[in-house]
Amino acid sequence: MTSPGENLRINGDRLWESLMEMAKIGPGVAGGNNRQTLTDADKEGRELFAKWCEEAGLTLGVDQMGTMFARREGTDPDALPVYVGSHLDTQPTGGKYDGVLGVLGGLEVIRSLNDLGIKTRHPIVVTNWTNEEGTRFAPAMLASGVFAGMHELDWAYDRTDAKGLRFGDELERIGWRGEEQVGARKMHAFFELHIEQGPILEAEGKDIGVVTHGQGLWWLEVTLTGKDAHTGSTPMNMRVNAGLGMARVTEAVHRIAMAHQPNAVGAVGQANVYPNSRNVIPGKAVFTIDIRSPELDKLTSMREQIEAEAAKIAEELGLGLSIEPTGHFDPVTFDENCVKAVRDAADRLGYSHRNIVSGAGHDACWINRLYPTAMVMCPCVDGLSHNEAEDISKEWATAGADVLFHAVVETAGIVE
Ligand code: HGY
Ligand code: MN
Ligand code: MN
Repeated sequence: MTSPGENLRINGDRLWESLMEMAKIGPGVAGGNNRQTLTDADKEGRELFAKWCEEAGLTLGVDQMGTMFARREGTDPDALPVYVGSHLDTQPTGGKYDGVLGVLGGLEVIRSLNDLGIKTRHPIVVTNWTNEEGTRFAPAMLASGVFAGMHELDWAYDRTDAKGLRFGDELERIGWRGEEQVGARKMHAFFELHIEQGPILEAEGKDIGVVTHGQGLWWLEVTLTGKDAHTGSTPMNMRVNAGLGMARVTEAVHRIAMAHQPNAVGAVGQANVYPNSRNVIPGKAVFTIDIRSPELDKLTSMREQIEAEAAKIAEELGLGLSIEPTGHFDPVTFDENCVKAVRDAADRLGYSHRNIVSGAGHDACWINRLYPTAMVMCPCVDGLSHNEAEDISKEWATAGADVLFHAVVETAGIVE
């Protein structure tokens, strides 16, 4: 296949302008974004992306999970498209680049092909996956999970947020429930550009992360039930304190993750105690454990040890215990040929690079189960993400999108 010449590059200024434009939608309180899935801000972001796709001459399709597919025709209409994309939804205290760089980087590939008048054999489809973050509606990567056959559509529609609103109703409300059957689209390959969300690339002075693998993950929702009682007049030996149980399980998660080093992580990020009153001993605690490792045996061992220790803690404190998995995928190995296309592109373009394992989950992790998939990563400042201070440089964004451009165009096949 003809490779794009090393001088073929995307327009970094235009990419950066689009990133800054999108960042104005669903602003956070500290310079980042709060554009949570299926909110009015998400609706507004989708409309802006759709406008840009139309301006780029793309044909937009939307499936029953609201995922957006913007297609540029190839010379061979029967050839399966090369898909490229990520997600526009953010965390409540999210950054401007997590997910967004991958969607707008994909759009920049199209814009650059249009500028250069390049035709490809395979069509190219830029994709915005619904609800990658899983923060408002668990689990993460929900739409790509339905697409990959990991979740049923109706189960996804019944997911509820903290206010009890249903995913399916909210998707209807913002007017982005499409008609396409989820998963009906077939792919030649899928590429995702994403910020690293970790410190390695910046620390090593590398421009590009060639993502060979992705960590496996468990989200375990724990419910501890004790007894509401007065924090003042209840003797210590008569308390059935769900909040104390949550604290002990949280500490155990950290200790068990540390006992599985290297390459294991664990934390509790979402926690609620009830009735959450200053002078009431919590009779109930509901919290989610997030554990990950690139090694399946470590992931399994951590889950087993945490569940055993949670049972012991509950028994010692006289608490009821339930543990419900609310998110899971095994460690991922990305497609060798697609990974090579990314590595060769970085070499051709003269960007420094290193192989890297993705610490975060991505839509690519699910799509990799169906079609040849790979990811391109760029550094982020101090490795910080899921924080409004998330930051990257225009140079890093441009390098990542250049590599994405070359990998996608080479895979789609340039037609002279
Ligand atoms: O949780 C994750 O790894 C992703 O950011 N949704
Ligand atoms: Mn992301
Ligand atoms: Mn994220």
